[in-house]
Amino acid sequence: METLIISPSAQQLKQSQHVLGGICHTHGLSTDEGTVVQLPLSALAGKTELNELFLTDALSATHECTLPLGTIRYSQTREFIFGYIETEQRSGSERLEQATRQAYRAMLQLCLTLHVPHLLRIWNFVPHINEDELMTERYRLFNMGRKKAFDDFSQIINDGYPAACALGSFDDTLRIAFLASTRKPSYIENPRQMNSSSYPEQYGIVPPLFSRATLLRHDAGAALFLSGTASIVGHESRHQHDIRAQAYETLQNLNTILAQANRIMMNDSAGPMDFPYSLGLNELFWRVYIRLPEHLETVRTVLQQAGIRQAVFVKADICRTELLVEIEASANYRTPESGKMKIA
Ligand code: 3EB
Repeated sequence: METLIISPSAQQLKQSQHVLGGICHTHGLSTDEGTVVQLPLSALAGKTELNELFLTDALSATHECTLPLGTIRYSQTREFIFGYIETEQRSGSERLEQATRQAYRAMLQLCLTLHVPHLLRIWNFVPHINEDELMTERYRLFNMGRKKAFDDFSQIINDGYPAACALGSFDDTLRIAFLASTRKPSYIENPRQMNSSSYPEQYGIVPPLFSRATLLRHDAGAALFLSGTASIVGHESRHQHDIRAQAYETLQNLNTILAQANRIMMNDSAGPMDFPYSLGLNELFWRVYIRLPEHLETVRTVLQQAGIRQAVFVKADICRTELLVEIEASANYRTPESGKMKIA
């Protein structure tokens, strides 16, 4: 069984460790392995040494293919794929729905063909996500395309959707990164929030489809991915125009999701040498999307007060116009012998 370790850097890898892929924030990260993509958003807090790289204990093979609408690049080991799709997407409502559907179909077809059918995590960067086109918000068009593709591949989406995020970017390229595995993860929901697939129609006829977190066990522990999370309770956005309250509410949600994951890990623990292993907020790697750069200090203070230090802050649009901040995280649960996760 391969392990999947989330790491902030590609330096000091163990001999057996290889970069499968990931999302990088430092400019000119030097690795010739895997599919490492530059986050298509600007940093708000200056230089950072933190990245979100996925390490496997097997060397991956990397491929690049041309799609009708763009390109797909992916790296594969026996058990994992990390891939990245880029498609030109200039305005035109039908085209965003179509581009999304086709990009998702390409991703799902690839995972099916390569027998790596379980999506763990998807990162969506949707250009001009809050703009209207033909009276429909582009995020809603994105949701339509995503659902159609998932419906087209219902055989691989059978017991839950992957963790995800959907952020607004500022150029004319739709970008989708994804991580998939041969083994089935656990998909986790948040008791404080409605399952996104049940959101009422006021947010769009077609709901967003994602889980609040994914947990994948492996020989050396487990990898945890917390989805993009915002100030939503039930299905309602809370604390309009109040960045501090939104940041607190978002952290409450993330804390609740983390507690769900910790509970699953505890219940799973078989014997004394196995887990119980519970992660605290300060043991995760965080990425924080902020709509208005002037909110950086407020959000950063809220996170610091919660004990969070490993965070990257970037400017992005959030999928509902009233939401000012969205936060996601990832982390490793490790068995005692593999050592507690250390970042930086
Ligand atoms: C939400 O909870 C806020 O459309 O894939 C978070 C994570 C959000 C993923 C998505 C949207 C998505 O509905 C936004």
